[in-house]
Amino acid sequence: MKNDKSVCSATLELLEKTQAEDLSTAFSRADKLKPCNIGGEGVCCKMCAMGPCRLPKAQQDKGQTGVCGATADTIAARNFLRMIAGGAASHSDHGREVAQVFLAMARGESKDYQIKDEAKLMKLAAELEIPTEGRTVQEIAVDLGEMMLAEFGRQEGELCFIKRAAEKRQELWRELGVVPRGIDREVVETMHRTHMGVDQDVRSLLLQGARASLADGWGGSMIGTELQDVMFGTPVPLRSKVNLGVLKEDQVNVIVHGHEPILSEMLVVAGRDPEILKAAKAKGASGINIAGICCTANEVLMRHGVPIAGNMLQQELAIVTGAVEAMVVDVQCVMQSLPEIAKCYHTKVISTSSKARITGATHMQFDEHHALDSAKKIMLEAVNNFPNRKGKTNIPAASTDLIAGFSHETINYMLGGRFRGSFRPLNDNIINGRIRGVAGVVGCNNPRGPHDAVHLAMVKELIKNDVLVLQTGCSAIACAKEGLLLPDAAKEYAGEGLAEVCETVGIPPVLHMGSCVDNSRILTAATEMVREGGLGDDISDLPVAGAAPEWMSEKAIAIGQYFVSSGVFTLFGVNWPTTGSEEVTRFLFEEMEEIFKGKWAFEPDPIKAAQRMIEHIDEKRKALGIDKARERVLFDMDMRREAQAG
Ligand code: SF4
Ligand code: MSK
Repeated sequence: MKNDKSVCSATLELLEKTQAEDLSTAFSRADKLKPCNIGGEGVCCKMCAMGPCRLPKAQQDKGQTGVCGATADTIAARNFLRMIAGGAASHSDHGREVAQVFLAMARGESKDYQIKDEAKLMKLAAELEIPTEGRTVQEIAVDLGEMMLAEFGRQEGELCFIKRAAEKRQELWRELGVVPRGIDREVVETMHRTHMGVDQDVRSLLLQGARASLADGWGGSMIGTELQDVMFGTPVPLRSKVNLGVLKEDQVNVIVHGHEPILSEMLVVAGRDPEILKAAKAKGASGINIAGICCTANEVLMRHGVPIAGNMLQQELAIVTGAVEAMVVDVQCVMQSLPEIAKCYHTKVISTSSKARITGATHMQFDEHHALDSAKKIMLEAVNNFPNRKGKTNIPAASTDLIAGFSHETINYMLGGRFRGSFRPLNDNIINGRIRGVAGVVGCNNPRGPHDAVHLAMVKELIKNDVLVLQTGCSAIACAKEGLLLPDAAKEYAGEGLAEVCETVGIPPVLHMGSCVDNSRILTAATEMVREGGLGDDISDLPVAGAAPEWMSEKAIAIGQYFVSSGVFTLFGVNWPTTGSEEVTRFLFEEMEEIFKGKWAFEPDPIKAAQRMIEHIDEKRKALGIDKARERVLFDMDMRREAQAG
């Protein structure tokens, strides 16, 4: 296997081992399995049994349509919408699960969970007009849980967090008729409209896609983030470590993988239980080491400092170390290959969600009403597996320090101070040009390109040009492995203006804001920037951009669309799923801007992509009349350098 598969040394080291042992991984399978061009371009329809109908350009040029008469444009738009629906459904079902557990906790039916951030509960109650006077915390929490749960099945009106958006944005959404009514309703309607013989108009379809995406970003995902914060604590900055080197030779290694923190929070508690630790020692281990993969990793990192073993493409490789007693998974981004690769080692793959049964895995249903008991049973399963390790382990040495935990509340506090928390200093530094703009770089890994390389090149180019980077998901893990989530990275990689701000405030130039559902934190932070003043009156006025340079998941498309629908220029790498239809691609890349003042773009080269994002940021600076300020700052810096040289 060539060395161009990844830029992560631990990944390369273990890939060599898989090659020597002829083990199949996502990397080797991607090499063997060429993607289907027609499906990749979005012009294969299998919505009914008269098809599948495939309409590549040559067929389109002959005037060919699907058997039902559907054009390639309709097919591409429908396929794009179904990706949004899949992504929105996944995030939102995560949010629903959290809301259900939250309500059970508030009602006293799930005693192992508690309210960890009462201040945030009260803030949400005030925002949502839930009465608090003379009521207990539990009563208020029950109202909040019921209200949030009702958002999923709401049939009319507007989702309540829509009111968080800037006034101008809300008005635009209302004019366009894209304010989501209920989360489930928008997902269902999207599936209905894309059924054979229903909505056949590209604009009408794509506007419904926007509506469903907003139901995710300002609905399901936001509910997930907010209730998780109340129940598990709002993240604050903390130190930890990342990469497969966090696994420990002499301890029971338990990997938590997937997305919902409901189980992993309890596993963290169970891992500290004296009885479980005693059992581990009795089996010859010196302790229990929990580490995360994917967004579950981000959740428990942000709140407990639990180290991260790796991102999406490292899940199989964690097992290849031979040091993992159990990989405990719930939902999303869990590869079906895990039990197969685990057969070569002693690792137990333990599935825990009734929604995600995995052939070959050990299923231990997690019961949130008896959460700690469930978690302890899973932990004991891992402990009992410790003596079964087969021979020498292969834990790579690589592990890097990181700082995570930048919720929007934390950014507010760090920049403004405890008693005058505010985004003012951020806005001021954007206005005076020390910070050129802000970019959200998020999303997955994809073996169709070099693992982590695209994230790193893009993020380094952005911070070099004084763009502050906000991150979530597997992208944040990639940058953490490179040391970009440390304050020292500002000196090494950031432009002078950004470095100066980071050094003054003591923050890294790349801020880890959490998991996939926590992209809603980026929406909130952007809205706070608008509210703070001086940078226009809508997210679309801000000098900001978004990107998912190594995306693979439908969730990434849903996230990208809710950023675009919220007014953000959003750029994806790897490939673009509608290239088979000029009309749909033009609509997404150009007309969306006229409608939403945000648009999609595609650029697989990370440097060119970063430059396009910077160009966009500069255009916004110009429109705000703050481009001159930036020139002055650069001039001042040059003068300072000259003076120093002299
Ligand atoms: Fe073909 Fe139309 Fe059926 Fe799609 S819905 S498979 S285009 S006949
Ligand atoms: S885990 S959705 S690979 S970011 Fe959220 Fe990573 Fe993408 Fe899954």
